[in-house]
Amino acid sequence: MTPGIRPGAVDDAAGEERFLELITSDSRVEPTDWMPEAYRKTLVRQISQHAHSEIIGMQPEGNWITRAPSLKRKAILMAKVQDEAGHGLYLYSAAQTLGTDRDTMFEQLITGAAKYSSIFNYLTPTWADMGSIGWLVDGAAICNQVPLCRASYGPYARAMVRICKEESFHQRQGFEILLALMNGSESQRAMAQESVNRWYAPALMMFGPPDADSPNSRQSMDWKIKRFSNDELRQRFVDMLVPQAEALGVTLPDPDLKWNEERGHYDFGELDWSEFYDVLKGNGQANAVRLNTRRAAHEGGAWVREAARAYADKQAAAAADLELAS
Ligand code: FAQ
Repeated sequence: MTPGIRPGAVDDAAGEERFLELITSDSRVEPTDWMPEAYRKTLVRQISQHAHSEIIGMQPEGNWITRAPSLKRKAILMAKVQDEAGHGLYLYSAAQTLGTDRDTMFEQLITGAAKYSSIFNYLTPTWADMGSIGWLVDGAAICNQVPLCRASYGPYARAMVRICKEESFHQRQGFEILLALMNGSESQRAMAQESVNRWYAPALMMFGPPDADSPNSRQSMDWKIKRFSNDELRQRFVDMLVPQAEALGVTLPDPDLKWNEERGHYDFGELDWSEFYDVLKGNGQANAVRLNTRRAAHEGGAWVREAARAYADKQAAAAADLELAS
C-alpha cells in the first residue's frame, strides 16, 4: 500500500453514495475517497497499461537516436523519447495513488503479465518511421487521451493534461518529418509513403477492439473514465487524418476510404483484427525484443536503485540524529 493513501472502507454505504454523486455530477474522485473495488481495479489496469506503453514506447524511437539524419533531428528525438519517460513516470505515480506500488507494476511488465499498447510491437526500419510514429501514433494517442483529461479519477485526469500538451508537440514534429521527406527527392517521398502504408492500420487499432468486442468500455464509460467508445474515437481519428494526408501528399492505404455525406464522416475499410489479437498474444514483429530490452534495462539499473535507497537511508538517519541532538 502506498504510504499516505487511505482507500475507503470496502462496504461504506455513505462512501458509495458520495462516489455515485461525484460521478453523476461530473466531479473528480480523489485517492482518499471511497471507491468500488472494481473501479479501483479498472483504473490500475488502464493507467498501468498506459504507463507501460509510454516506457516500452521509448524503444522504437530510441532505435533511431544514433542514426537521426542531423544534429537538430537527433536533439528533437532525444527530447521526445525523454518526454515519453516522463509520461510513464506521471502515470505510474497516478496508479500508485490507488494502492499498487511501482515495483509490482514493473514486475508485471517485465514478466509479460501486463499489457502495453500493441503499436510498440512493430519495427522501425526507416527514418520515415519516426515521422509516422509522430504523425499517426502520437496523433491517435492525442485523440484517445484528450478526453482522458476529463476522466473521473483526479490524479489520472491531471496527469493527462500535461501529457496531451507534449503529445501534440510530438504529433507536429512527426508531421514535419514526413513533410520534409515529401518535399524531398523521389526516394524520400517513396520512403515516407512506404512507412505510412505500414503504420496506418496498426495506428487505427490502437483505439482497441470494435465496441461490440470491447468488454471494458461500457462500465468505464458509465464511470466516466472513458468518455467515448473505441469506435467513436477511431472515427474521429480517421476524419482528422484525411485532410492532413492531403496536405502531406501521402495516400492512406485504404481503398474503402471515402466521404459519406449522409453520416458526415469518412467510411473506412475493415481492419484485420486477427493481426491485433496475434500481437496481443506476443506474436508481433518486436514483442520479444521489446520485453528483453526492458528486462535488461531493469536489471542493469539495479545498482542505481540500490544506491538511491542507500542514500535515502543515510539522509533519514542523519535527519533522525539531528532531531535527537536538538
Ligand atoms: N494494445 O475492453 P477494451 C502512446 C486490450 S500511449 C494492447 O476496449 P479498454 C504515447 C485492453 O487492455 C498508447 N491492448 O479495453 C506514445 C483489454 O485487455 P484487458 C497507450 C489493447 O481498457 C506515442 C482488451 O484489449 N494509450 O501511444 C489495446 O476499455 C509514441 C479489451 O479492450 C493508452 O493506454 C491496444 N491497442 O480500452 C508513446 C491510453 N486496445 O486489460 C511513445 C489509455 C485494447 O482487459 C511513442 N487507455 N487492448 O486484459 C485507454 O484509453 C484504453 O485502455 C484503451 C482500451 C482504449 C487502450
